Amino acid sequence: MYGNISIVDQAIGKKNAQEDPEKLAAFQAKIDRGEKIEPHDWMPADYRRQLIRMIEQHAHSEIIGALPEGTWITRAPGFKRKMALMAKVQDEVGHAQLLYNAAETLGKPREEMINDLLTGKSKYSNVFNYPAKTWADTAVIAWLIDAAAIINQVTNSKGSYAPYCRALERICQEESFHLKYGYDNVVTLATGTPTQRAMVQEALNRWWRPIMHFFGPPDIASVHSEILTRWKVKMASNDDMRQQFFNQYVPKIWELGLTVPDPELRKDEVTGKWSYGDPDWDEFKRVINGDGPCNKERLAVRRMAEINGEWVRNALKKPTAKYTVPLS
Ligand code: FAQ
Repeated sequence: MYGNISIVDQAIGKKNAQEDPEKLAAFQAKIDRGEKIEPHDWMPADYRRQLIRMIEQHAHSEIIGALPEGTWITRAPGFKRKMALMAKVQDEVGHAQLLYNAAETLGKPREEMINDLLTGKSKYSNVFNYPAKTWADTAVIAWLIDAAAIINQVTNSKGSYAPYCRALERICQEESFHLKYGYDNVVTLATGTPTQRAMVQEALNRWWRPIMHFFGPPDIASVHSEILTRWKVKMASNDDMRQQFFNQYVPKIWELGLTVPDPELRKDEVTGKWSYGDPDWDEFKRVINGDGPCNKERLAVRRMAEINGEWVRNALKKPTAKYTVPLS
């Protein structure tokens, strides 16, 4: 089980109680009218804190998210796919820059955010703690993880915090290209030789559970949804986004003759809701708390990049000084 929701609600109530009630009411009214909040506008401290948490986690996810696919750039089959993958990976890192900028408007310096990532204080998306074992894994990531990300981000781009919404709009346009690239790769493998077909099915089997986790815990166990929804930061619940994913992508998976590794997955034609088997929420908790198959490796790579890039950051700050470039 996750945190006790009623205790969380009480904590939010206490935090909001410390705010000026008039300002708080005016803020909520503004949100309810569908107006956007800009960085210079008054906002409750907890709105600021929640946004920093969420945008920062999102930024870290993009930068760490470049790693599983990045390991395939040198091994991509053919020059065209190598170029496309390289462009995608560059885009993901660019998304991190946009998101760190958006989070900085709330007052947390980028250095502090990077530090919190490297020390393990901040989270990033569960999915990037799994290995991309074969080329087919990169195809499934680019199709279905980008698809899941688009569902989340298009929804939240209609939210209340203007700098985050602006970043999400731009990101979603690029993610749509990634999705098409991923779909093209999956179709190529699914309509290829029996070996290619088996390879993409195995990759889908490996990624299904992490993708279920991607949307967050079931609504009943979600700690932050209530306040984030009230403040229009989160525009759909974790379960609603998971349902949207089933609706849009399960038929496409079946259309390709591929199967979903969940015998309990089915749509109730009356309610329109999908039911699905338990995706092992204990595994989710382990992975997001640092104990997944690749957590250590991912952070080690980021730490190495931080050390190797130090001279560049210093050179940008003081271009006239002399620097020693590390050889590793
Ligand atoms: N992974 O109370 P809730 C991408 C944590 S971008 C890790 O339901 P919330 C692009 C949550 O933080 C992918 N942790 O949380 C790409 C909280 O822990 P905390 C990233 C997770 O915030 C594609 C606890 O569980 N996208 O993929 C996850 O209301 C391909 C309780 O959960 C975003 O970050 C998870 N999946 O809802 C790049 C979008 N789910 O902080 C390369 C923005 C939950 O109290 C290749 N974020 N947790 O310690 C959101 O929309 C929300 O934060 C949710 C979670 C929906 C992720």
